[in-house]
Amino acid sequence: MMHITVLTLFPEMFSPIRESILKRAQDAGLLEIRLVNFRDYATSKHKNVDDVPYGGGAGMLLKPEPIFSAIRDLPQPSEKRKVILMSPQGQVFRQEKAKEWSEQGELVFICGHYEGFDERIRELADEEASLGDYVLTGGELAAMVMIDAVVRLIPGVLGEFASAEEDSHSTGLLEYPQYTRPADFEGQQVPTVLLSGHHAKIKQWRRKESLRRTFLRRPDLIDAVSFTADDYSLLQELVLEHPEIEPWQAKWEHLRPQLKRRRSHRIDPG
Ligand code: 4H4
Repeated sequence: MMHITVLTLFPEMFSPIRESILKRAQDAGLLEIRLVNFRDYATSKHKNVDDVPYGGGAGMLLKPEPIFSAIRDLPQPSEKRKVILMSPQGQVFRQEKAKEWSEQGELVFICGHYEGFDERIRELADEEASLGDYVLTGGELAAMVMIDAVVRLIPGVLGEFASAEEDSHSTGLLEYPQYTRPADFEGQQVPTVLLSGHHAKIKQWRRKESLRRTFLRRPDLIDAVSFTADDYSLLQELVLEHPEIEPWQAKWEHLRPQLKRRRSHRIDPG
C-alpha cells in the first residue's frame, strides 16, 4: 500500500482525492491519503503559522515550528519515506518523477503558501518539486496534480483494461491518435488500418503517428528518444512528409539497414 501524507493549511481543498480513481485506489486498499493541517501544531495564542520576513520584504513566510512539529509527529518513517516540498524553486515535475515516486512506499507533501517557506524548512525535504514555472497561491493544487499522476501508476490502480505503458511521455513520445465507435462520425472516418485487425500494421501505424506527433508538437522531447531499427523506415517516410524533420536525420542515419554481405563462393584453397 502507498501511504501519502499532505501537510496543508487547507485540507478542505482536497475533495478531488475522494473521487474517481483516487477513491477507488483507497477503497481497494492500494492507497492511503492522510491530510495534516499544520496549523494544529502552531503553539502561539493565535495559532500563527506565518510571519514577516527578516530583513524586510513583501509578503509572509511559513514559520518553521508548526511544520517541523507536524513532520515529527508523523508515525515512524517507513524506510521508503520521501518528503517533498512544493515550491516554484523545485525541480519541474515530469512523468519520470511520477514513475519514480510511484515506487516509493511513503510520500509526504509539504504545501507552501503565501510567499513561501522559512529556509530552514527546506532541510526537512528530500526533494523540492514544482508543478511548473509559475507561482500559485499555494502548493495544494500542485500536490494534487502530482498525487494524481503518481497514483495512476501504482500497479492495480488503473485496472486490467487500462495501462499507463502507452501514455504520452511514458514512452518518451506523445501518444498516437486514438479512436472509438462510430467508425464514421459526420463523414470523418477512423483510419482503416485500425479496423483491419492486423496487429503488426496497427502497431507500426501507431508508432509512426507517435513519432509524427512528437516531432511536430514537442520537438524538445526528441533528443531523449531512442529510435529503434524498426523506426528507420517510418522516420524516412516522415521526413518526406514533413521536411522540417530533416535536421534530426543524423539521429537515425546509423539505423539504415546494412545491405546483406553476399556470401563468398570461393573455394577455400586450404
Ligand atoms: C512556495 C511561493 C514557495 C514561493 C510558494 C515559494 C508551487 C509551484 C507554488 C505558493 C507558494 C506557491 N508549488 N509548484 N509552482 N519562496 N507555490 O507556486 O520557496 O520560491 O509547487 S519559494
